[in-house]
Amino acid sequence: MVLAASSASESVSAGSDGLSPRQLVEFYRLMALSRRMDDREILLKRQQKIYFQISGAGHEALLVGAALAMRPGYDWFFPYYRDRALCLALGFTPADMMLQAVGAATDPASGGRQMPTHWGSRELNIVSLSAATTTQLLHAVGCAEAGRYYSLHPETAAKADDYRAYRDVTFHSDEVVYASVGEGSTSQGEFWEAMNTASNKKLPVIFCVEDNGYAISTPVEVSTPGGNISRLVANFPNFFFAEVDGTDPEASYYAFQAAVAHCRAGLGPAFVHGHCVRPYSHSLSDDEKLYRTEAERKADALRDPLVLMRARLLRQRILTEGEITSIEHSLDQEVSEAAERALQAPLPKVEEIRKHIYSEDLDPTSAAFASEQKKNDAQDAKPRTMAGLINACLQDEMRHDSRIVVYGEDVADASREAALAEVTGKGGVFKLTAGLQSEFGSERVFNSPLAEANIVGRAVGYSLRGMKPVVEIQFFDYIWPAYHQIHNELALMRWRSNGQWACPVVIRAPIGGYLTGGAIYHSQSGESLFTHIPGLRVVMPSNALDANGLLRTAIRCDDPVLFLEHKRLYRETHDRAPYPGPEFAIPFGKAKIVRPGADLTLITYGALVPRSVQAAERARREHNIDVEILDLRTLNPYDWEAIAESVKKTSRVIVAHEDMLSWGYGAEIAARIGDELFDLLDAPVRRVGAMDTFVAYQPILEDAILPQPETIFKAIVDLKAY
Ligand SMILES: Cc1ncc(C[n+]2csc(CCOP(=O)(O)OP(=O)(O)O)c2C)c(N)n1
Ligand SMILES: [Mg+2]
Repeated sequence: MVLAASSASESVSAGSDGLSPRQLVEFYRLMALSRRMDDREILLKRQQKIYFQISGAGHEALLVGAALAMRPGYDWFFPYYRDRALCLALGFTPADMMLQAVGAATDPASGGRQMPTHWGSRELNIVSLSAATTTQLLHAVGCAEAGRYYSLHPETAAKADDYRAYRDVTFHSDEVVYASVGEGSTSQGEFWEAMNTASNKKLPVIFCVEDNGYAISTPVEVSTPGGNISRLVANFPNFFFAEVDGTDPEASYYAFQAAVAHCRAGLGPAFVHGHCVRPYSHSLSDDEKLYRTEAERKADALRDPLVLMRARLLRQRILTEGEITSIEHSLDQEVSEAAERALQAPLPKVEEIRKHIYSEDLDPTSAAFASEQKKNDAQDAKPRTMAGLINACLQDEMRHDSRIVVYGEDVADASREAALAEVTGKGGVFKLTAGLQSEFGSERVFNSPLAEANIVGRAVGYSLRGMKPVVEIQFFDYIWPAYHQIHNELALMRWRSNGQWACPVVIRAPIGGYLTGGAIYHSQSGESLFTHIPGLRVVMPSNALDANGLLRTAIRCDDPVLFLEHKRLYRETHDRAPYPGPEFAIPFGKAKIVRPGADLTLITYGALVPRSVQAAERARREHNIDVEILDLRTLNPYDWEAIAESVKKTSRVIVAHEDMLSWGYGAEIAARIGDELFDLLDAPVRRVGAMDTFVAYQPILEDAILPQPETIFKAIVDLKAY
């Protein structure tokens, strides 16, 4: 048996009856290094030289055991903030950690953007983590799915002359994916969603639960029924389970070794539950004396893994007191030097704050995305609806790029493939993905569980590995369980990791009302909640041709994109278009002048485009008002130049959208026009939007709640008369 090599520990052999003395010394060295890093950071925090501290104290034995059973840069790691000992044992250096603590420009995980202990290293396959507990478990699942996909289809890893050029794809057919959380975090739905998919797909994910008995001040029995997570997960199929004393180095190491063997053999995921202690309170901002008795704290102190390990090394005469002191002395020196160097390190530049919000490699507003429609033959000249041209784009792009996977609720033709011999298949509740599974197979087009965070969280993991997930949220109204993943993970990944990682995923979501009976939960808008997220592109086409060209840009883009498809427009006949060919693309951030005019600018998008056209035509007929309509098409980025150009010409502006008026998308556009174009205006900027309420079921109410052509018409006439 061989302990895995890592850059921080040499490869050494263990005897059959336990770790060799040399291994135990190395084990101890790594544990002690971790603790001394914590101690030094605590000192620096008290000296106000760093700004936050959370320790890995009490978890060291479990985590060194974990790290030594795996291979950095080969396996994948989704740790959490307590995993200092794991990261050190994988090769993340004390110097790297100190650079994080001081927030240096050279902090390798985030360039001073994230708190310390929010690890990240491309070289070691340690993926950037957020402060949100548990989200990373779903990333681990998607990462494992991507690894399996590449192993089965190695040709897909080849670089191509598009966004794939910016992704280094490496994979190993027996790689494993480590993901850890505290016991408190197992209460999050995402924990169960990750366990679900890992189990169902027999993925090589090692879930590590570091159970220190508390989630800040909340003891385990409050969060976990019966007080033991192992008992609750015991019936998940395909798992290897181990529950260990996480203060015992050997028990921990062997548990992980068995877990790794199970995963590498392709038998399924593993679950290692380690019972640890937490000697240093939750963080330096917490004082556990406020909620733990002295007796309890004393009992915990007796289980401190570092104290136990030191005693054992002495008892077994592996090291003398003097040798332990000498190891600790050299660790102190290493830690001091790291701290000193970090305190001299260059600080991040204020001018670079915006760097890496979006891809620096590929600009979706560039002319490269403005490609022509092809000449149509008779077959293609037949006009198709928005639904038809979105489906055609998905089909074309999947043919073009074998890294695309499409999944979501009910998007497959039929999960039970044999049924397809007799039935035509579902292909999405709106049939936008119809036929894709039949053409591309069930590995690339499949149904997800009914869990929106699962859909987006896995997409984060897939995309980190260079895959292109194009996922569907069945109704915008149910995107909210995924909002956390979108806001805190998907869109943030590139910026928070200082450009090391990115998640260029496409999320397609049917949105909007005007359905006559769609009611509260099938009519929602809410795009401004997404345009408010830096790092996320938001697209909302109003017609079939734009939907096709913009979806192609979304898929070929290097940023995450929320692609909002208005349900009411899916099958409209008046805006159909001929198939524009497999290369037709429209750049982001380019508004379309739907109707030129001289008297008034009407800025809009989505289902309000056809309604605005109706209103404008009536205004022309009845009042001879010449309205210019701008369809923004993409909401982030949006075409400020086109807006400014039009306002210069007309001096009067209405911003109209279907979403509620207050705090809606129009508020931002109106404010910016007021701010930057005030001198050009002859009238206040007017907004049109829905009433500030949800959409009701009864059509009379729905009509009154949502803006109608009549509402827009009145606003036009009013504003012209101002
Ligand atoms: C989603 C989310 N909710 C709340 C928090 C605030 N918070 C940070 S750590 C923590 C407790 C975590 O406890 P546990 O999972 O047991 O891990 P431990 O810190 O004990 O290792 C909480 C509530 C957070 N970071 N993320
Ligand atoms: Mg805990």
